[in-house]
Amino acid sequence: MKNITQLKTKALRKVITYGTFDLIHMGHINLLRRAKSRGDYLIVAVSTDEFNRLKHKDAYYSFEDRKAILEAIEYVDEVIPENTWNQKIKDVEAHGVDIFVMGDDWKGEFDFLKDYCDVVYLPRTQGVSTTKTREDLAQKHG
Ligand code: C2G
Repeated sequence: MKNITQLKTKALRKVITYGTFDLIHMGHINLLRRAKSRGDYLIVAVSTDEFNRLKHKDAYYSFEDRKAILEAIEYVDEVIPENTWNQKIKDVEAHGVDIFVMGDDWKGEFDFLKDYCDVVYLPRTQGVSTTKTREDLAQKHG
């Protein structure tokens, strides 16, 4: 017979994902929804403007705006900064993360995390990207 404490304490399954998340679109929303569905609490590590420069990405929205937009999304429970490529192990340990999730354009790139948590790569949403959004708008509005 489990005592009442055991019955009440369901371990919180924590999920983490990383990205720039600029000009939020359905590809991002589909990723965030599926990531959250694998646990109870979703942390998003959003790339800082400085880190984006390392990724050769020039986000339209600032880090502060991209962070605030993510915090407004119902699937997201916490947003932290992504400053470097090599903070993932520290993040997983510091936040007690159980599962790491990324789109499958990153398949295999983060398998080293399997020593620390589950690693899941999810199919990307076809036909949508921040780059496509920017190109379409430039074409339409010149
Ligand atoms: N994504 C997706 N479908 C799309 C576009 C993006 O599933 N059509 C996913 C990506 O696979 C990624 C997440 O949405 O998991 C965020 O995408 P980006 O903002 O482009 O992130 P990226 O620049 O790939 O940064 O350390 C990891 C990097 O910070 C990842």
